[in-house]
Amino acid sequence: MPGKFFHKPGPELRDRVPPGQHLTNGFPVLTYGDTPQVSTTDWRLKVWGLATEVSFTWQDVMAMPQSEFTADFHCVTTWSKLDVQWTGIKVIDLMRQIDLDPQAKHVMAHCYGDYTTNISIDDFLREENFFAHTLFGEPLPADHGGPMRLVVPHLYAWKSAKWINGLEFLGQEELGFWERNGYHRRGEPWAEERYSSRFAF
Ligand SMILES: Nc1nc2c(c(=O)[nH]1)N[C@H]1C(S)=C(S)[C@@H](COP(=O)(O)O)O[C@H]1N2
Ligand SMILES: [Mo]
Repeated sequence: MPGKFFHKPGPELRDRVPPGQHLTNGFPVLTYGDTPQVSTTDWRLKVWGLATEVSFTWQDVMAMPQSEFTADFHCVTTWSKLDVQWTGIKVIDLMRQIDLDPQAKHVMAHCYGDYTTNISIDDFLREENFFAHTLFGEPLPADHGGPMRLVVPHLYAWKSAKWINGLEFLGQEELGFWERNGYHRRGEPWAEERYSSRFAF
């Protein structure tokens, strides 16, 4: 049922919209709980676990190579937004400054407000993943995860952790907030990895 805000993709966009998803022109805010208010002065990105511990400040991260990204955004609640424009730091560029233990096979993204989400190292260390501080040319608004969020375009958007403040490298998979509460451990939209089979939906 095509509506004003959510519509079925036409033929020209069908190969960009995963099964079961509808397009939205707006950019809905999807947050569990309150929106943390974090200034760039206070913001930190801490690294621990199977990596040498380090804490990056805002200045540290802004001194890293900056890149522009255009990425599609797929929320498991069935809306997709195409061509979102971001500016930020590639995960692989930031990772050049991290001394990673080869035993690290997964990462838990931690956030202000205590949200977590788990990502395998293979899904994390991809060219197209990034930390974003700018959305459509403006500082990333707090409700969309400002001052800094992770964006992992090839997985459902719950993996794109808003208000990111930590990367915990792990030898084995642990589950993050939604993954413990019924979402799929990986969340690949083209395979419709929406929910965990441990839960009956
Ligand atoms: N810290 C944090 N990150 C989060 C969430 C959240 O509740 N807290 N929600 C996730 C979900 S389910 C989605 S769809 C996207 C939504 O991003 P948006 O609010 O910018 O649209 O953020 C993801 N990252
Ligand atoms: Mo979502």
